[in-house]
Amino acid sequence: MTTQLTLRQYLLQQQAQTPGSDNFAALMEDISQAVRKISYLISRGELGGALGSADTDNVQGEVQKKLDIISNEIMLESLEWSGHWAAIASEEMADALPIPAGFERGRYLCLFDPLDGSSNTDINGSVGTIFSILPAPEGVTEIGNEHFLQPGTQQLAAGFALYGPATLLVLTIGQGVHAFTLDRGSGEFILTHSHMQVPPDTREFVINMANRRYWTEPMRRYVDECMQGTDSPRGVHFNMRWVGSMVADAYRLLCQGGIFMYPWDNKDPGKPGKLRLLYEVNPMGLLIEQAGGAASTGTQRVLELQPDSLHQRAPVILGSKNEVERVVAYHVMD
Ligand code: P6P
Repeated sequence: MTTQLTLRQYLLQQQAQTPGSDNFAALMEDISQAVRKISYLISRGELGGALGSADTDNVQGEVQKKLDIISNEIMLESLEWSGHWAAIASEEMADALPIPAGFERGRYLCLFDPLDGSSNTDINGSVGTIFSILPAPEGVTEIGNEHFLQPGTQQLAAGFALYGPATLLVLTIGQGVHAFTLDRGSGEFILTHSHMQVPPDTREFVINMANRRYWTEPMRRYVDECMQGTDSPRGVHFNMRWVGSMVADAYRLLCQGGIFMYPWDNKDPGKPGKLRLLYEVNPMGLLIEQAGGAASTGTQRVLELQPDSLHQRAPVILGSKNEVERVVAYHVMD
């Protein structure tokens, strides 16, 4: 009988091999418990009574889906009382939430987008939860937004849940990228993909073409060459994908390569890109780098960006290393 390693067993095994390492088994119990609940709710579709708009806006000025709010509440319920965290930050909350005084505090900060790609919920599309784990500052009693403003290189762990036909938990604790599939019968997350690797080359680009007129010239040059196929200096045909849900597009990169781009655009000069640095770009950047890919703003490594606000946005080009390096080269030449 094949022994199926569960998420908890994998993390305890890693902990045993690296004494003094962080207690990821306990941290991921909190997150995986929330993921199970969100997965079940989403799988019920209309029957769960949670589809549609909440008719409220979040701090980003985006209209919230009911599931955005409920998923955020499920994440908070799982993390607030476990004693593992010092504070929590979410796309759906204007400010970080310190664990209330009188409750046991841990030495970790958790940041998340509780339901990424939620515009897909009403069309039964794939969505996900993205999370990042940072060290809490030592000797600080009142944790504030400023304590979350750490470069992506400081992340202790990062991952995402993908609520697709199967529910997956994709995770790195700095020892490569591994994916766990939810066994709905047992409720266990089973290790199904070990040491995922992003192929260095690809013939698949992933972008929202409707924004082409807002891009810089180097971005237009790269994408136009992909579109021109064998007539371009590249001399090869490319295919295009865009799910509108970063977790789904990112998982494809981990499975078969590709280059995902949400670049800087001048659609809204106040926003250097659409995706949020701390709880979308950085966790995805760490995962892709841990899987042998690259993650750039177009001019620098995203993980080295020094954040200056909790919900700041960043341009991102990530995936197959050789393609990301080509996009960066076009920016350097510009
Ligand atoms: P657009 C979802 O809102 C998200 O944050 C990512 O998951 C996704 O890749 C992107 O935005 C989609 O953006 O402009 O195509 O709707």
